[in-house]
Amino acid sequence: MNRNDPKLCSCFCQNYLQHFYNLETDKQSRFKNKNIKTVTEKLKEMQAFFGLKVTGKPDVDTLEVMKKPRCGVPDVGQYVLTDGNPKWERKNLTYRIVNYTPDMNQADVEKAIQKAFKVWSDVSPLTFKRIYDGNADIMMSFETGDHRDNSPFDGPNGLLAHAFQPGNGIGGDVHFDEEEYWTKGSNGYNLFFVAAHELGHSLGLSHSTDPGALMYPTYSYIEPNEFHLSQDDINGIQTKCTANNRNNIQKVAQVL
Ligand SMILES: [Ca+2]
Ligand SMILES: [Ca+2]
Ligand SMILES: [Zn+2]
Ligand SMILES: [Zn+2]
Repeated sequence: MNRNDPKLCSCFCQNYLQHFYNLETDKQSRFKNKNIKTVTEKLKEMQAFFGLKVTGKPDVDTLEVMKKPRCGVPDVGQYVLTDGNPKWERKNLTYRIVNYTPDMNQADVEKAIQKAFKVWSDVSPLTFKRIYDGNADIMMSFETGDHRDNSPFDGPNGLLAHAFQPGNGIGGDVHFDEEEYWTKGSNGYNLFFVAAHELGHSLGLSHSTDPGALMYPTYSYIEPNEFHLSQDDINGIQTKCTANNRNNIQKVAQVL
């Protein structure tokens, strides 16, 4: 493939669409044109998501967005585990900090994580209790490269972290790429901000197209003291909690 041809999507670009936009690997297909059409459609989908000009071509603006450090959770399509609208059936959840990063002192890691949970407990009926051993609903850990969940990290930058939808086992868990430099400030990547974003996924939220939302897929630094959820984030978590109640009411109604 000619890397200089702007009409063609490079390997990097194809990998991005495969990972984040559910582009099929299409190894079986002998029809190259079909493949190009799919790539074009997925590029359009990606461009629309990020509010870029929808050209279906990997232009400079598009590639620039693709190179931004971001969350590893796809923007389109379900991320493993469950179908439908995943959510916790309980309001009182537990979490555990499984290991620490050498980049920060432990107290600062704990503060960042606590503050990240508070972002969501402040706007929902959910509560989060820290436990120190055994299995918590939300296990948080720093991981390097391939860490046996089919979602390997990629060294410095690129993917910063990922989290799993509500569910048993790995469900709800949050992994941070240890090869990033984690901080409580603006140099490196701010752990509080990334943790708060990932916890959104742990609670069942997907990515937002609102650049001001916490659930926007790419990383940008915000002064932690000036941080606030956008209305889009708040609607997301509250819809999830309301939908939960409605389901319960329906279940009761069926029993009656
Ligand atoms: Ca879990
Ligand atoms: Ca990385
Ligand atoms: Zn994310
Ligand atoms: Zn992982």
